[in-house]
Amino acid sequence: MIKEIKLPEIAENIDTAVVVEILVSVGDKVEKDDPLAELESDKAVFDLPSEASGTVKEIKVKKGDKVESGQVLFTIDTTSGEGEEKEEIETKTEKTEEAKEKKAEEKKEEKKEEKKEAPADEKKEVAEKTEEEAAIKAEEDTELAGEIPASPSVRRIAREIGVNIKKVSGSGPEGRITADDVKDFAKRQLEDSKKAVAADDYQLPDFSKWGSIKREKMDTIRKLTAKEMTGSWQSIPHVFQFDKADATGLENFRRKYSKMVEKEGAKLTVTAILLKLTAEALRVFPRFNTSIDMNSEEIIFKEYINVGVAVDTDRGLLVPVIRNTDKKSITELSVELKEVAEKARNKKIMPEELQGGNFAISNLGGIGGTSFTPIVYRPNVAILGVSRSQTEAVYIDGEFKPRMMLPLSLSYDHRVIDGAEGARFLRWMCEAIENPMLTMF
Ligand code: CAO
Repeated sequence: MIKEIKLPEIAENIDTAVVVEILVSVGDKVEKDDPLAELESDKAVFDLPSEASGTVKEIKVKKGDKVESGQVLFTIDTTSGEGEEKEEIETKTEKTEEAKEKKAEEKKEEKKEEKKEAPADEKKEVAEKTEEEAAIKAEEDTELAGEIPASPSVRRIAREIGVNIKKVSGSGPEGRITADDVKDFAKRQLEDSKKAVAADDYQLPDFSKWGSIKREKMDTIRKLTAKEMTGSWQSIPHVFQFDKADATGLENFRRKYSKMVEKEGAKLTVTAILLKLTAEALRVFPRFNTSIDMNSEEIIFKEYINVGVAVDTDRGLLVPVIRNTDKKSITELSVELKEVAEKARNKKIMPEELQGGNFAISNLGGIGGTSFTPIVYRPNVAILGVSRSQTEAVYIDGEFKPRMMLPLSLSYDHRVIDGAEGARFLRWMCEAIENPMLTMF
């Protein structure tokens, strides 16, 4: 039997990927779950596993191709492979589905043909064409009716102005999509594309006039980073707040209890401890755990706490998300942080692991620096920047004492968070680092 290997659904709002590497050749024997290709999408690089054991029969893509969810990338001859029976059933099911789709398409074509064959003068032809289009659209409308909460007339408007109605969120009762929602969406699309054009408007000088140059193509991660950072910077009115925490106790704690975490195969690092404290801070300051919806003029409070961690990889910056950060122990957070950082660096992170974060931590302290101003990742409203801790002379009770001071910065979206709240949040973080018992109140 021949098994088609398609690009699966990747993650919400992501249905394309780029082929980074083909890992097999025609004729290769593969086992179920063996990687066939390396793909890149939304900054994540991941393997496409074979869904069946057998022999690679066809490779339908090449390195650099842009592929879509549902597209067939490989075919596997499962005749010699294990689990043949199961694959056969799967193929049959797929074939039935394909047959259904094909039949529906044929029906549409038949309708078109019938109309074309009818004897007609020009006027009649125009009328028939209109009728035919209406019939096709009515069919499409019926297909969509179950899943898209919009009336046929709204769907028609969307079609006419080239808006994918599946991407529009409805403002009507029970999320119903109105004509205005569609038009607003189209306006935003237009504005976004204008902004993108504006960003490219700058005319570079001819650098080769002053010396030799070399041009390098931006890879997907660099392009996405450029797009996302420009979008975040242009749309978020940033404010930056700085503070310093006395992390002497935290450092002692880290040294004393690191063995407990090492037993689980990870290190007890500053970032893992800050993840735990940040989760608490987001509970105390729920405005930092929101997103802003300027279209509906609403602030969306999330009742879950997912914190992203900026990871420096040789392909660029990635921000995997630790889900339900508040529900995990420091040991669990240390282990998970190690795992996601390794996955991000070894090209094993999946796009969905980079989604759904409400807040982020960016720790550059392992490298150095006294302070920096990270950009808030849309749709988050704040990010915590951590610089390098160092021993400083701190004046306490009439004398200078050596204390390990950790510089923190908070970048936040001033549309949602006011200055006083920003200062309170960062002060709370500093106090929690100095006296973690405070988080228990
Ligand atoms: N001050 C002083 N030392 C620090 C520190 C800090 N703020 N943060 C980490 N360190 C030390 C660690 O203690 C460790 O030292 P030892 O090896 O002696 O124990 C060393 O630096 C390396 O730490 P690490 O990087 O292995 O561990 P981590 O959990 O603290 O950090 C991660 C994990 C993924 C955040 C980090 O590896 C990383 O990638 N940081 C870069 C993030 C980045 O690029 N941000 C920029 C984004 S722009 O917004």
